[in-house]
Amino acid sequence: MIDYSVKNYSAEESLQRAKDYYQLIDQRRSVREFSDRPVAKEVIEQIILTASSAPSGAHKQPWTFVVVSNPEIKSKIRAAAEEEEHENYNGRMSEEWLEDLKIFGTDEHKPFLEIAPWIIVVFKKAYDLEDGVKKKNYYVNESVGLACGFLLAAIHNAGLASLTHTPSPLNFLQKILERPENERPFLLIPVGYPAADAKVPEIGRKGLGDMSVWM
Ligand code: IYR
Repeated sequence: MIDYSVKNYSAEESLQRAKDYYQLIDQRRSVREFSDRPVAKEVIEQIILTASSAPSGAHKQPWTFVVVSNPEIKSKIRAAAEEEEHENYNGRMSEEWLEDLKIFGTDEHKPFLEIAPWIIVVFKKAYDLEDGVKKKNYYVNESVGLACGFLLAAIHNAGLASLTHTPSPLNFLQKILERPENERPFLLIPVGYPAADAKVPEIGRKGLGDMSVWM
């Protein structure tokens, strides 16, 4: 064991910091219109390091972030995603689901997959492979979900926009990105600056009374 030491804030400082962080994070929105303005690799590296600092089951860090900027690979991803989404929007999604999505104006067309300078594809690892030997990971979905939360917060903090895109099923990513058998695609996240004229739907967020219970 080693000492755990972080700054010891006063009660006032803690409240102010909690408020400031909420103000920052509350401005994050899922964005579907990206600028093609380049984003330096170094920025993305810091964001990935932040994501990988998330807690994980037995500290196995059961994730791989595949970070794509190559236009040919982005085009392949777009084509395959749009193929799946065509099926989703034309039969696989229920009427209720399509109705719930109306305010977001989504459809099967995903131009952002080629426009955004980066696509981060997060893979989860059910087990690690060390010299052909399987090493179990734990709470994999929880761990990778936490890492994705850290990732989105870090992206927003850098002034960038993201979309948690879900072209289900995601298995085409395994093939295109040539990932090994122990990795499964978890989330597909385009990252970049928002388009100058980007619009987002007008939505509210639940208040404390609607989403928390205190005892
Ligand atoms: N995967 C589709 C549909 C979709 C599903 C949910 I849940 C959303 O919040 C938004 C979209 C798509 O990305 O268009």
